[in-house]
Amino acid sequence: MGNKQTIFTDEQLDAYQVSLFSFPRLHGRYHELAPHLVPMDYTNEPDCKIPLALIVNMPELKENPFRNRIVESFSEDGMGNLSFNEFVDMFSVLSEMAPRELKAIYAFKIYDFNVDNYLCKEDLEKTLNKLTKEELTPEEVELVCEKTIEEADLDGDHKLSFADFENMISRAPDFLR
Ligand SMILES: [Ca+2]
Ligand SMILES: [Ca+2]
Repeated sequence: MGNKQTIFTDEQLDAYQVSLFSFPRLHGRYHELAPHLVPMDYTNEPDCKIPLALIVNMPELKENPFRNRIVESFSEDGMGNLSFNEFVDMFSVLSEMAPRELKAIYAFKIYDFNVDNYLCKEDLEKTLNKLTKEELTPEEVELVCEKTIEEADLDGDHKLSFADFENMISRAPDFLR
């Protein structure tokens, strides 16, 4: 899946999670989603995953137009199945308290629909259509996306790298919400 963004190390992310969450509560919710798959006893770190279809129905995600992309972005197998650790990662980043940098990294992943580590015009068009619930005409969407790339593209390759994306959200912070 291309090169991983390394602004946050796994250790930093882990430290952040431990400070934020009591694991029993999240584990309880993870278990509730699929009691037949998830054992109550996690001391031996069982190798189990919950499918995307069950996770996107959680109240925190149900109304989110990006729910499938969010879950896929945290899923190592790329199919949207989440281990308990990935499930905790997801809730950490979705939290209001998550650092802005961390939110930016995952927003970039979520908007990168074709998972090539760049936001191209097609990625932005899909993003915008979801954000605006397809209220804009295809022509308007195309125009906005072309303009966005033109303004944020620092190296002139007509697509947005993570550095370009950071440049964009520093001008339009709403993109992170
Ligand atoms: Ca892309
Ligand atoms: Ca670029």
